[in-house]
Amino acid sequence: MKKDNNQTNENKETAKIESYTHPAGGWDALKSVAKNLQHQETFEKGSITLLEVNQPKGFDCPGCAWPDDKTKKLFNFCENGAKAVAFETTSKRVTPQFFAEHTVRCLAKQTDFYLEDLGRLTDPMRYDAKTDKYIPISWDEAFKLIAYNLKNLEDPNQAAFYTSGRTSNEASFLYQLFVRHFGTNNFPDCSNMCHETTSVGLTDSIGLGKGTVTLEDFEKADAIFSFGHNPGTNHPRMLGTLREVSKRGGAIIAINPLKERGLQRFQDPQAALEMMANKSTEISHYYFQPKIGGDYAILIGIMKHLHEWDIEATSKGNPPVFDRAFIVLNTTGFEEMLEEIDKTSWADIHKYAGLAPKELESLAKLYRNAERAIFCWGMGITQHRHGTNNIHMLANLMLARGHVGRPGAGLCPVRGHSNVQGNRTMGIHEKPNESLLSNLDRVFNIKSPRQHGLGVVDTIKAMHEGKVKVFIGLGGNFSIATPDTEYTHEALQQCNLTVHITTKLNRSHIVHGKDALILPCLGRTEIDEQRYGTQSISVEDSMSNVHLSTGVNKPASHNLLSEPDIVARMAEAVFPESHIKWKWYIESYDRIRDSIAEVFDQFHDFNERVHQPGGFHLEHPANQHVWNTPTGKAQFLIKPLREVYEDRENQFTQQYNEAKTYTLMTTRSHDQYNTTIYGLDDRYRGVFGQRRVLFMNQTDIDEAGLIADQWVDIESIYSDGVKRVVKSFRIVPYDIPQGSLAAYYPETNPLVALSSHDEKARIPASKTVPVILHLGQEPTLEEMAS
Ligand SMILES: Nc1nc2c(c(=O)[nH]1)N[C@H]1C(S)=C(S)[C@@H](COP(=O)(O)OP(=O)(O)OC[C@H]3O[C@@H](n4cnc5c(=O)[nH]c(N)nc54)[C@H](O)[C@@H]3O)O[C@H]1N2
Ligand SMILES: Nc1nc2c(c(=O)[nH]1)N[C@H]1C(S)=C(S)[C@@H](COP(=O)(O)OP(=O)(O)OC[C@H]3O[C@@H](n4cnc5c(=O)[nH]c(N)nc54)[C@H](O)[C@@H]3O)O[C@H]1N2
Ligand SMILES: [Mo]
Repeated sequence: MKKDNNQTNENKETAKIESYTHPAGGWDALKSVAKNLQHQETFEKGSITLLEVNQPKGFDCPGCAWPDDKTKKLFNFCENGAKAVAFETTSKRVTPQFFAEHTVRCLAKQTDFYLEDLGRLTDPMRYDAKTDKYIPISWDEAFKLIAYNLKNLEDPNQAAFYTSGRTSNEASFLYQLFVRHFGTNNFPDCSNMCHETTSVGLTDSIGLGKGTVTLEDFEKADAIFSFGHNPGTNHPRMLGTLREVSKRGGAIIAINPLKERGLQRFQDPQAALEMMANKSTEISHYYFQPKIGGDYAILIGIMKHLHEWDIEATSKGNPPVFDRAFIVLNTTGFEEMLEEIDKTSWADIHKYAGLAPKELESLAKLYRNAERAIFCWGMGITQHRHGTNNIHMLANLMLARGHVGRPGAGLCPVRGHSNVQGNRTMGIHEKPNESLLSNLDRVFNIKSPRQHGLGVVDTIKAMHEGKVKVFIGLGGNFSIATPDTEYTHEALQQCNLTVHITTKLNRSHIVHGKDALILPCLGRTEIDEQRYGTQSISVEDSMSNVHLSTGVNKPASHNLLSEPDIVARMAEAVFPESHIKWKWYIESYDRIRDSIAEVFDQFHDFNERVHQPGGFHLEHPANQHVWNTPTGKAQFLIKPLREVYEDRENQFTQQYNEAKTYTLMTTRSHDQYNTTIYGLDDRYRGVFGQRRVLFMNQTDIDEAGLIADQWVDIESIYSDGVKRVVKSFRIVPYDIPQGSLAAYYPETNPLVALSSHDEKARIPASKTVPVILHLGQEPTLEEMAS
């Protein structure tokens, strides 16, 4: 197969590093939208489709989970969403003819960018080992094959059912019902790699693992703290919200090891005057750059300052710093937490935080002075071995000042996939609570399994050990979104059957089980026609607003099924005699929503409420000061600082004590959506035409005797002794603290050990990879494809 530059991870003609001086957003964002529409050969259809994004009668943007701003009349999308739409509305197709011409071995040599760029899948396909090709299969035969494999398992726990966070509430609900009826809670989910630490940590602290704020709170807040997320690239519509805060004088404070352009200046493509005058708005007034993983020490340090100031203030008869009335009425564990804070030395705090003492103090002052503060956070907080501890400390600080349930203040995890929060609400959970299970049993007359199931990390282990033999993926790209790529690929290849419900060709179809199916489905932009007319699905955004989404485009092929339909037909094939009327549900999705309403109290009158323009909001009980924790109170929880950081250091193998070790974060470029690579630029970080780059502090480069542009190999050095190396990364000097490095995922996933994860939420620690560097060479084309 011919390879051109587009098929590699580098474009030799355009590869360059050039610092980016423009604000985030602005004209370059519009140019990029046009370029992507053109590349997907969908300029007209894509542009028209964009007008329907996040409109009352249109579809929910598949780009991210940031809520819609109801005041935006015409355009309610961003560059990121536009790329996602262009990718889905592409005119390119992957047909049975294409598969007839390409063996899987040959496809395995192509880059991830190349695979997805081939376009939309048109027909269900089954792997044929004799020819090493995918060949067409009818839908009925495909479901029979799944049923045969599932029914022949000795134990339902030998199957695992993955979900990626774009899946609708309706598909998720039917999926979890089918899987529990089948008899397992094995629900690995993309959350297990994303915000699970948030969900677990906030449930411990305030009783429900969701954020407490809405967009209106941003209108009232006087300080927004942004910990470890990159809205310029990952949630561009959020920049519009931050811009409004900034314009009315609110403070925006970023805590991030990397200087991110999107957190510094922003030109709103929606604001005509700003665009014409080529002006921009300053976003962060304060930018703090800790070491990777320094946040836990920072949060403890802020609390220690507050405590000292509180003692000082009360001793002088001044108003206290802590909100004692709130604490007494609503919380437990405050004094115990303070005891731990007292025991923690400033020397330790400063050592682990990576901020100068003066900086830490000024950060603490910013928090103390805020009447109404919002904490936002992303993967920089969650994807650590101590991710859950980070969340506990964020909640501790908010509770200590009474910022939960106060207008203009609260906790704001910024979720990724557009319905990742809704999947969980609908019961996709490997550790379901009893009330969900007993409600399902009551409404559907089934016996849901009580034994907890497997999340992502444990599914991979179980597949590798031959304990899970059937893998079904509802969306996503499991094989490369996950850590420890080589081990994970072996695990998938052990399976008797792997099934992917999907829109585009990706690596997970190439790294398959002994038998394998690709089942192509409708995308969110497409019309879903069923017996009672065009159907809508519903989603829940990052701020718990539930609303409908209705596709507007003709489907990419006549042979696609909707996700709910695929789930229902799979269930029907496994349970032909079932008392649950699977296909009846598909005739009108209102019927699925009626059942959802029966299972979840919060979804009462679901159809009536969701058909209102804008849908409805799910109240967070914490805002009414109702705390669904074991103690009935919000809980202050703390782990000793040293334990957290000693655990971190213990993952470094001792044998490398001599070599200079670094901590690597694996992160996203501007031109990617998780494992989907749209292009090879990372505009705001000044990287063009390439992805194999390693961001490094200039002093570190000098001290290691390296120079900019030099090629290095990166080796991770966990104490398990397994050799994990990725080759040929180009050094890019960057504004990042010494000892910290950054490179893109998924290229660096082979470095992340499966065993390195948060203890409680079991999220892979993909922002804390201990590494050393070796001199390397310019990559060959083959290396770029791998
Ligand atoms: N265009 C685009 N949009 C997306 C996605 C995408 O891939 N592309 N993915 C979607 C998904 S699923 C998700 S979850 C979100 C992810 O959105 P983000 O949460 O922004 O995720 P990352 O890009 O991984 O960036 C993490 C940020 O954390 C910082 N960071 C790394 N380590 C640390 C640390 O130890 N401390 C602190 N304070 N900061 C740190 C990095 O410098 C970076 O700015 O975006 C969603 N939206
Ligand atoms: N090292 C490292 N690893 C990470 C991360 C990191 O920061 N660093 N981030 C983690 C995070 S936050 C996440 S959320 C995961 C993401 O993990 P996943 O959700 O599994 O991965 P995606 O890349 O979002 O999935 C892309 C695929 O979804 C399919 N798809 C797109 N639209 C649809 C649709 O409408 N329906 C269906 N059925 N399929 C569709 C397409 O085939 C596409 O190839 O990755 C995680 N992995
Ligand atoms: Mo995510």
